[in-house]
Amino acid sequence: MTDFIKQAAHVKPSANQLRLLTETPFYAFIHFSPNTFTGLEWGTGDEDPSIFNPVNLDCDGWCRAIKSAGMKGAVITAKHHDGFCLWQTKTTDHSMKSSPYKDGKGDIVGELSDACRRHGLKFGFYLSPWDRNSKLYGTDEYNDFYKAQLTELLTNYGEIFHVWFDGACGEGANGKKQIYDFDGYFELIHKYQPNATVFNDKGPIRWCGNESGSSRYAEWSVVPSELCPNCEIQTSPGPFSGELSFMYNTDGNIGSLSNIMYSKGLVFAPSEVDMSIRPGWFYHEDEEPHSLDRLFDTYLRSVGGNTTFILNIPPKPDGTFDERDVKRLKELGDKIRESFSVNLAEGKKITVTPYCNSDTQCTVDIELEKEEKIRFLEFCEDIAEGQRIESFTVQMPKNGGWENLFEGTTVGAKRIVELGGISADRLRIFVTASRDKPIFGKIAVY
Ligand code: FUL
Repeated sequence: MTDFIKQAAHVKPSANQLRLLTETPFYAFIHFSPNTFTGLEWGTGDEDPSIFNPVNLDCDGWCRAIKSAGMKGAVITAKHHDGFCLWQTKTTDHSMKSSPYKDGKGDIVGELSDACRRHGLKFGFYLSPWDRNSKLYGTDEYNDFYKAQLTELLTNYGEIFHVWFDGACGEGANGKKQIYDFDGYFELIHKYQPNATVFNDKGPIRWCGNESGSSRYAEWSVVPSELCPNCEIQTSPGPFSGELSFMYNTDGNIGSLSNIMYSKGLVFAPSEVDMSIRPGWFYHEDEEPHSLDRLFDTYLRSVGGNTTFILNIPPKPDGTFDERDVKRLKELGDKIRESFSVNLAEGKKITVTPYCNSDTQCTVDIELEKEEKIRFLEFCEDIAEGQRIESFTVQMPKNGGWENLFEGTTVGAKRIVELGGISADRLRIFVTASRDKPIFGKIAVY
């Protein structure tokens, strides 16, 4: 058992997962399709392409708004479930070719990828496997058709940082369901865009399990291999292996000891929190953006809770972002910048001491030298080496002893703890359980 726990502590991210977690943890989603013009969330697939005409399309404006929130990339729905393609594809006429926009010569994927590069943002796309328009859907030929679409997107638009495979698998126009050839899709990505991360229900970047921006009490990136068949298994089976034949990505407990003991093996598959700035994924004029508090809180719990965060902003039918969303994005970016600008622990003494000679418990003392008002403690594990910390307590000195301010679980790529403006000249992180000796990355106080 102890060996197995040690092994779990050494399951490591791929270079692509590591890059996403540490360099690009916050990025934008853009849902744009005929739904934008019909008011639907799931198009039927028989929409007339002539309705898609974003006369004022402003991808530079999108990029400016995305950057103002501090996001580092953008992922657009190149095709949603309605099957309409936002690029010049050779695979179907249900696409920009049949739209009045730029007389059928428009290419939204191209316009956005160019704008992203001009603004220093990374670019990615969503290509819905579920296609309610294609007559081929539900047959083997559909997989070839889908792979041809994927190849066009992977080869004609420069570097792709993230490919988003929606797990939805409904019926097509002919009432048939499709068996998706995910292995074949993944192969194409590895061939043409080896540096891209892939979001799929079950990893390598996996769905957090809801669309409301919630993350778990404990977010583990090291999870049972049953959860991510597309990830590389890095351990031998758990001590009670075979008991766990499958897992749901919506389960509340993923990756804890009581869960991984039953696994056939372990893989590294971090979770991505996905949420829209408004109730719908597509634009609906009567909807308002979520409050700044809700968005900031989601940021703290996702980027600051060992997951990545993809935040959707739906363009309006004319191809611009709604002013209300632009304002909210800027407010969010300002709040993030203002909250994490002055690191009070910069250049200060930080001492890590094993607790009672234990390898897996330790204290981290942060001496601020003078009393400071503290809103956040931010700290990381060196996630390149794996995820280890199971639980910790944040403390401050009181009456010659220590007062507990916060009790937490996982840390991983980043943990942000809200401390509500307490005054202290010293903080202590007491790591109460870890799967192996903790290795810390940046430790900061704001
Ligand atoms: C879901 C889709 O059905 C929604 O329309 C949206 O695209 C969301 C991000 O994923 O599975």
